Amino acid sequence: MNSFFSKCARLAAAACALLLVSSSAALSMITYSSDGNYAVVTGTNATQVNWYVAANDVTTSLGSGWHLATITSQSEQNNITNLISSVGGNEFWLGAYQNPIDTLDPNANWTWITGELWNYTNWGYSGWSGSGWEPNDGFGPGTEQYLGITLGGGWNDEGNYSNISGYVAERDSLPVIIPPGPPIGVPESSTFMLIGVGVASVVLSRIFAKVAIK
Ligand SMILES: [Ca+2]
Ligand SMILES: [Ca+2]
Repeated sequence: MNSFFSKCARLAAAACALLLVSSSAALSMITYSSDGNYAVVTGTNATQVNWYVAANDVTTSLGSGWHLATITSQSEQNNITNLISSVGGNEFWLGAYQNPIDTLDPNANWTWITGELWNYTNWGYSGWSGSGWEPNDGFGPGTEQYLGITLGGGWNDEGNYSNISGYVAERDSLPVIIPPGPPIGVPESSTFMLIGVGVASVVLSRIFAKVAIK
């Protein structure tokens, strides 16, 4: 009987662990390119994510060998533009940032997370401030240090804002370097769920342990 209850306790703990893992997967809508080497990942219910959440979600949602996409040629640009237009949304993260991250010149020091050469760009025209062209550090020098791609394919420097539809990922097994940054964000509803599951896990374990001792 003791072993029965201790098995139950272990099963309950395992179930809770599974819930913890599944509830931490913030993004779940995946659209693959026809060749299977690119994907656009978004959340359900119009979840929007900042750059670090996106960068850390890639292997959670797609598995190892995937990273935030890097665009190093016109043909790659065209393929990704077509892919994101088939998904819709406002803008998607790509795998680039300014290194060092406090670079003040909006044009300087852009770096692919894979270390590939920065020899192709497709900056967009926002018309919003300054010349109207990106990159523009839209809120002042050093305020936009991460790379996004808008629905029409134009690139945009962005702050680590959370109002981006999702990200573009690429599969090629290149090693990546993600700069140190804010901790991975968890949507509030998931946070409460995690706390609830954690408390339930402890209570269940104690109940089973007490019954098992008797
Ligand atoms: Ca910048
Ligand atoms: Ca910008």
